[in-house]
Amino acid sequence: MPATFAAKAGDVLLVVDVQNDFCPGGALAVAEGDAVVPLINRLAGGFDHVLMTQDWHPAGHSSFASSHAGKEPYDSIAMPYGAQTLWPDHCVQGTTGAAFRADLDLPQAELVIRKGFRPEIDSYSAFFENDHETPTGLAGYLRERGLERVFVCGLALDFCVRFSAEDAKAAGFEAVVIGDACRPVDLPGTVEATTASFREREIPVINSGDIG
Ligand code: VGL
Ligand code: ZN
Repeated sequence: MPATFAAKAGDVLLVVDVQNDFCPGGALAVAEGDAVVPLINRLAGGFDHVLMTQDWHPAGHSSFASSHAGKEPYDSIAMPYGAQTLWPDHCVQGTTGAAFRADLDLPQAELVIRKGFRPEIDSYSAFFENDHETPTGLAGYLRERGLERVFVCGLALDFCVRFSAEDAKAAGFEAVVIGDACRPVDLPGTVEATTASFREREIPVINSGDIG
């Protein structure tokens, strides 16, 4: 019997990177990325607080393979802060690819946190840059507002959703992942690593139907 998660005061729906470039036809398309949109629109109605993230890179960002001679998308390179996967150019500030999906209908969202805007460092997590020490400010925002439990959904499960949920938990919040409202990039081993990490950190993965 799956646990039922009754939404309560202090709960937040964190909608990660539901942007054109992560959906079919986009620069870093996630298979069925667009399929999460109707689910998230519906889920959001059950939450008092909806927050969003937006991947937001300057042109020539250091996470782009095109910024590194001889490198291809999905190669990995050593950055001062650790290994970094290189991506196709995506979510460039102000472009259509960086815009939220037009069918994402969340006018009630209280905060949009942009990430990945520093040229020299990538940011998967909504809480920290990929150095795992530069904060985005989200933990302070949640704390100051008395928000305690973060339900994470969106794109992509094995990168930005994963690290947002892990960092939420590490920062002392309750973290829950809504699995059917996420889709993975699915590089070799990344989904398995995500599943193992959630299990190890005791981050529950539920379905949207379990909330109510
Ligand atoms: C993401 C790769 C690069 C994500 C963002 O939103 O999961 N993945 N930038
Ligand atoms: Zn990115």
